[in-house]
Amino acid sequence: MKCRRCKAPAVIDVRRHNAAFCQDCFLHHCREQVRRSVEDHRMFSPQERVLVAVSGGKDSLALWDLLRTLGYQADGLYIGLGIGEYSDTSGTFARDYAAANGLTLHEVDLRGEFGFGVPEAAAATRRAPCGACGLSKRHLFNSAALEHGYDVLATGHNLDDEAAVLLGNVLRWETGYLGRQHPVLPAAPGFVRKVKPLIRLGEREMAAYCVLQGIDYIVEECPMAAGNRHLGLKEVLNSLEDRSPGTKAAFLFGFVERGHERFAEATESDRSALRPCTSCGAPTPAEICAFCSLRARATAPVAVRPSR
Ligand code: Q46
Ligand code: ZN
Repeated sequence: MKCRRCKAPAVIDVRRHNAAFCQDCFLHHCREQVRRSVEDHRMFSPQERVLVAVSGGKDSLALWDLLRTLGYQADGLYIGLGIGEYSDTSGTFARDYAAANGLTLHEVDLRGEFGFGVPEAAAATRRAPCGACGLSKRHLFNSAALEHGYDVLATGHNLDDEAAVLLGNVLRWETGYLGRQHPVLPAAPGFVRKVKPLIRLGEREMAAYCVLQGIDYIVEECPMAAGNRHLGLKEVLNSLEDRSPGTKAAFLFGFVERGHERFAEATESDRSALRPCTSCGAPTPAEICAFCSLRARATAPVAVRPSR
């Protein structure tokens, strides 16, 4: 196997591109994919301040590294989700990367600042933890970006993540979610702009990027991921991709280019009907936002039944 760019011995193949790369050319390939996503979708300019949502995993650390290498002003935000040892370890990877590169990492601790972690939220809602976790992360990412005056929030969702979410949304015809699924979600009153610069890179490419670039990241999966339905959707997509490389990218990019706008209008009118949460001020269709009502449920004292 030879590198497509320089003909040196290759270290990785990318079947979707029908190409193999040596180490330097692979790192260049990753940078190019991110540069293209940022420029094609006008995610942000070099003058804007980007806040990267950093989990300590491969995608978010690679994203932070790639944006800095491309010359963007990118700081990090780590949210401690209170998931036992997993959260302790992932936080260490995020802090170590920031310290080794002299970067600013903001931190929010869910339990320390709001009195509950993801396990308590999951118990209170009696649903799979990822729902309460995702809701909390979206709320805290947005409020931290606004509080610290960032122009844009970048998340490490990659091609595999986005294709799996798209498949889930299509299977259930979740038109509201389809309207919001785009590499750029523009800013609105109370909402910072949100972007996904890794949509042109797959999970395997992100792991390879970290290894070749010498970035240490948490390899263990989140112990609360078991009920996450996207794992099954990823397996389905991987078997389609095995038979026909390029399927995932065609599915996702076809939607972004030709499908998304058909669903986007309904989303915009949804957003204009919001008002401030009476508890925290975040935009919400109800009196209290979903995060504040989750917090109320997760921190409510457990009722003890009197024994007979
Ligand atoms: S951290 Fe949270 Fe993920 Fe763990 S509980 Fe689910 S959503 S799997 S990215
Ligand atoms: Zn609120």
